[in-house]
Amino acid sequence: MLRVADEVTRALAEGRPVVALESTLLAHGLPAGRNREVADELERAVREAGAVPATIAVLDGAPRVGLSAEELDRVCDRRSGLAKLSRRDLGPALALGRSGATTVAGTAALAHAAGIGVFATGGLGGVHRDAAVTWDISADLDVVADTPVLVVCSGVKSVLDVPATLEALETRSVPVLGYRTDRFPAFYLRDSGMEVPWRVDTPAEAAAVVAAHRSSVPGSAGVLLVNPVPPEHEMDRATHDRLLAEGENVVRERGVRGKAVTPVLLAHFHERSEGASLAANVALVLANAKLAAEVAVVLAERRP
Ligand code: PSU
Ligand code: MN
Repeated sequence: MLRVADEVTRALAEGRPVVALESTLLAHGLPAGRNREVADELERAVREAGAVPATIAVLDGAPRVGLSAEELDRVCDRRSGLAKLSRRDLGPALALGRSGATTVAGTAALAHAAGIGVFATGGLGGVHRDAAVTWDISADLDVVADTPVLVVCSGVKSVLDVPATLEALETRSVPVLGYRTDRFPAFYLRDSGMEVPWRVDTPAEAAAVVAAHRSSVPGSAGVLLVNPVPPEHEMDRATHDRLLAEGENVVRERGVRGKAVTPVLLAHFHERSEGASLAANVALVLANAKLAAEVAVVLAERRP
């Protein structure tokens, strides 16, 4: 069922580095128009760092690993009406011939199925602030725990309950590595106020941890490498806190629930921050794509 682009198939067969990229951040996270440019910029960042990019989505019931320019057009066009596919949505979408963008959970599952072990995104889903009442905990956490992929991200979105998300990651035995930082980042902000359990300072150190975790720790799977937004693109904290409080009110007043919550909150930031949240979001995903490629290069060199 899996349709892998020729370039990606060749790279995997030759043991060359490949980085998976997700499509929900394009289709549901970034504004129309800019998302198409970012799709290209992400692939370019991966290539410049020496790896092959593989953007993942489901089109007409077929899981696609590596998209053509026309397929990226379709993913980024709001009129395509793509669904948001977590791992549990893949079976229905494939069986019913539907199209959708894949979240971290959906992308990690398909990347692993294709034999790709490194994946870049913006922010991992996690435990929502009102989870004690809504039970809204992203499937991303469980999927990262049991899928052998390295996920490079800028922590979790600041709209989540960060301490609770870190606890959930600990419960699931997911190693969390800060990249050149001791602080756990919160997407638009470099410091969530929480520490990271481990720190690495080079792509080689990150690759060594991934290799040790996968080969020597029984029952282990995913690893999280967290890379804070570049300092010059971090959002102003006061603006951030104000927009977050407003966004939470919008969600409450409109009765937004389930998988619509994250896109509504991100859109609120993008509409009200005069470009600051968009600049931060784009800068951080690009930095993560580059870092993921650097780690993938080292992992490919380590292979016998
Ligand atoms: N990173 C971004 N923008 C996004 C996401 C990540 O810069 O929109 C997406 C990812 O696909 C992640 C999803 O899996 O947000 C989390 O959604 P939820 O909170 O509904 O699990
Ligand atoms: Mn959710």
